[in-house]
Amino acid sequence: MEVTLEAGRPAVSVPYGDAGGLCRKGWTAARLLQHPERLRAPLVRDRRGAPLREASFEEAMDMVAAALAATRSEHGPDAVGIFGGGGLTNEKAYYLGKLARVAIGTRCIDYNGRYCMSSAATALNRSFGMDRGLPFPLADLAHSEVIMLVGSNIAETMPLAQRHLIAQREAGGSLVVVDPRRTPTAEAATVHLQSRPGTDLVLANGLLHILIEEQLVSSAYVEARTTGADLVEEAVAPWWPERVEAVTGVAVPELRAAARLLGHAKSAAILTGRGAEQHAQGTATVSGLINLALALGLPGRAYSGFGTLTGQGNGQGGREHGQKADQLPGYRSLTDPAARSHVASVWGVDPDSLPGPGPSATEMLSLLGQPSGVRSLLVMGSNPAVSAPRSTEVRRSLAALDFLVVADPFVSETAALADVVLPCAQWAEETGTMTNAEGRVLLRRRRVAPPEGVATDLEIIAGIAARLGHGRRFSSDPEEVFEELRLASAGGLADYGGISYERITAEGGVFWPCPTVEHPGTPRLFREGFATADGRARFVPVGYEGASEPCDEPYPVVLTTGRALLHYQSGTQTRRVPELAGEVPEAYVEMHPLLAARVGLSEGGTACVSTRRGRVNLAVRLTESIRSDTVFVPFHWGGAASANILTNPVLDPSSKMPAFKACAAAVSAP
Ligand SMILES: Nc1nc2c(c(=O)[nH]1)N[C@H]1C(S)=C(S)[C@@H](COP(=O)(O)OP(=O)(O)OC[C@H]3O[C@@H](n4cnc5c(=O)[nH]c(N)nc54)[C@H](O)[C@@H]3O)O[C@H]1N2
Ligand SMILES: Nc1nc2c(c(=O)[nH]1)N[C@H]1C(S)=C(S)[C@@H](COP(=O)(O)OP(=O)(O)OC[C@H]3O[C@@H](n4cnc5c(=O)[nH]c(N)nc54)[C@H](O)[C@@H]3O)O[C@H]1N2
Ligand SMILES: [Mo]
Repeated sequence: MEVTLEAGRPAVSVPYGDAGGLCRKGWTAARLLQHPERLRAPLVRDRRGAPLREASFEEAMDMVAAALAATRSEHGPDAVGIFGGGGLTNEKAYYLGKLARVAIGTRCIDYNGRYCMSSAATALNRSFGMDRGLPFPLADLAHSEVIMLVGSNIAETMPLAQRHLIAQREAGGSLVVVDPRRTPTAEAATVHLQSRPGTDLVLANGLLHILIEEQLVSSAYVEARTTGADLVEEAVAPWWPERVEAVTGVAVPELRAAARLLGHAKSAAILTGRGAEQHAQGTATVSGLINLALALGLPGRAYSGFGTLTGQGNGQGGREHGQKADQLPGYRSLTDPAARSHVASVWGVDPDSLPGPGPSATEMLSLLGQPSGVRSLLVMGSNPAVSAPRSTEVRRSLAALDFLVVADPFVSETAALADVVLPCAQWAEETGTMTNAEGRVLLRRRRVAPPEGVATDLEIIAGIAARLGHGRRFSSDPEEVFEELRLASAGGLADYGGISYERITAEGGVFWPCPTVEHPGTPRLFREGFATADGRARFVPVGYEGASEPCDEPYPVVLTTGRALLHYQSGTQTRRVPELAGEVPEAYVEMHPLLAARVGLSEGGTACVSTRRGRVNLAVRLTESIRSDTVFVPFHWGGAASANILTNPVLDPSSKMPAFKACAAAVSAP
C-alpha cells in the first residue's frame, strides 16, 4: 500500500499491479488521517467527574507519570496495569513489555490478543513446541489439493487472501468450510459443514474416528514424526459418526465425504479462525484439529500443514515480544531463568528485578479498582469497553479506577472514560515493523507527518519511562528500538537476530526464525523436525465437556458473534468512515426466517436479544444462510448495541480466551 499526498490530502494506491490489492477498509483508511474527529491535543480531567479539557503534551504526560508513580508508591507496582494491542508494531509491543517490567516493575500487563490468538497459540505450542500462525507462506495454499477452513470467514475478514483459495479451486482443489453460517467463504466451498457453534471439537474427533476406521491415517508419518497417537486413538473411539451428527448437526454422509476428501488428498491444509477458537474449550478444539492434521501426516509436508489465520495487523508479532502476561521478547517465557537473564542483560538490569507472570486480560479487567487489582491503567491499541466480554461491567470497572490513561487517535468508548487521553500518530505517520499472518516481518514506513499536537506511541512510552527515571533505557526512534528487539529476541523461538530494516526492505520481508544476518529466514517450518525437545510433534488427547452454556428455556438459541466485511473490530475507526458506516450504519442480528416466524419477528424490525448477562435491541436481518437454532451478532458497535453486553465471559482454562462464539440466548420482540 502506498500513501501519497495529493493537494495536501493523503491518497492510497497499490504499487504491485495485479499482485496487489486492498479491501474497502484499506482503500478508505486514509480518511482517518485528516478526520475531523481526530484528536489533535491531549485531553485531561482535573478530577473524577470533571469534563475532559485540552492540555499540552507536557502537562498531560506529567499527570500520567505522577498518577502511575503515586499508585505504585501507595499500593505497590502491581497496582499499575498495561493493556496493549495486537495492532501495535513490534517495536511498541516490545516496549510496552519493557515499560512494565523495567520502568514500572509490574506483573500486570496483557493485551487484546488474549481475545484473539491465545487458544491457537496455546495449542500450537503444546503440539509443535512453537507458535507461528502459518508455518508456510499463504501463497502455498493455491497448490493444496484440499483446504479445510474451520470457523474462518476469510472472504470477509481477509478478502485479499481469498485469491489463493480461488486459485486453488481453479487448479481443481477442494475447499471444506465449517461454519454455522453459509458465509461468502462457505458459498465458495466444495463441502460446507454447517455445524452447531461450539462443537468443532466433536467434529475433529469424529473425522479422526472415520479416518482410523477407513484406514486413511498416515501411519508412517505418525510413527516417524509424532508421539502420543495411542491416547488420541482412545479419545476418538467413542465418537462414531451418528453420535457426532447428534452433537454437531452435520449429517453422517457429509462427515464421511469430508473425511475421505482429506484422507485421499496428496496435500492438504487445515486452518482455523476465531470461530473454532473463541470458546471455553477453544484450546482443546485447536488440539483436536492438530491431531487430525498429524494423523493425516500434514505438518512439514509440501503445500500441507496446520495453521491459524491470525487476525490483527500485527497479530503475529504482537504475540511474540512481551506484551503478554507471561512472556519475554523472542517468545521467551518469563518463568525461564535463562530467558530472564538473557533479556535482563539486554536491558541492563538485574534478572531478579524482573517481575513474574501476571493475570490474563479478562482476569486483569475483572479486578480493576478492587483492593487486589489494578488501580491505574494504561491502554494502548485496544478498546476493551466494547471488545471485552461482559462490557457493561468492564465499563463500570474502568470508571472505578483511580486513574485511566488511553493512547488513541480518537475518543473511543474506552478513551471517553479516561482521566487522560493521549492523541497518537496513525499507521501512515510513523515507522515500524509488523509480522504478518505468515510469520514474515514487514516494514511500514512513515509517509506523512502526524498532525501538530500528536505524538507517536513510542514517544509516549519513552516519555512515561523518562518521567519515571528510566529515560536512558528508552528511545523513541523505531529503528533503534528494533535493533534492541533483535538482541532481546536472539536465541529465542521467535528469533529476529538476523533481521534489519535494511534486509526487510531489500528482501520484501523476512520470515522468522532468522538468527543471523547470513540466515535466509524460514518461510516453511517443521520440514525436518518440530520445536519440541525430541523433535516430534505431540498428539494431545482432548474430550468434549458439553456446551459451556447449554441452551435450555428461557435461553433456547445459540448466540454467536463475529465480523462484517465493512467494519473493523470495536469500530472506532470504521464507524468514522462515511463510505463504510453509510452502508452498514447500525448493529444487527442475523437469524433464520423460521426462527423469526416462531418468535414473531420480521425483516427490518427490531429484535431483543437477551442472555444471562443482559439484553440488546438490534435490527433484524433475515437470512436462510444461518442455522435456525443460531443467531449471529457482529461486535463492531459500542453503547447499548454492544454484542459484549451479551457474551459469556467464561474462560478457556489454559488460554484464558473468552467464549465469544457461543452462549445461550433468547430472541423476542422488544
Ligand atoms: N472485515 C473485518 N475483517 C477483519 C476484522 C474485522 O473486524 N473486520 N478483524 C480481524 C481480526 S482481529 C480477526 S481475529 C480476524 C477474524 O477472522 P474470522 O475468524 O474469519 O472472523 P469471525 O467473524 O470472528 O469468525 C469467523 C466465522 O466463525 C463462525 N463461527 C461462529 N461460531 C463458530 C463455531 O463454533 N464453529 C465454527 N466452525 N465457526 C463458527 C462465524 O459464523 C464466522 O463466520 O479478522 C480480521 N479481519
Ligand atoms: N463479541 C466479540 N468480541 C470480540 C471478538 C468477537 O469475535 N466477538 N473478537 C475479539 C478479537 S479477535 C479482537 S482482536 C478484539 C479487538 O478489539 P479491540 O482490542 O478493541 O481492537 P480495536 O477495535 O482494533 O481497537 C483498537 C483501538 O486502538 C486505536 N488505534 C488504532 N491504531 C492505533 C495506534 O497505532 N496506536 C494506538 N495507541 N491506538 C491505535 C483505535 O482507534 C481503537 O480505538 O476484540 C475481541 N472481542
Ligand atoms: Mo482478533
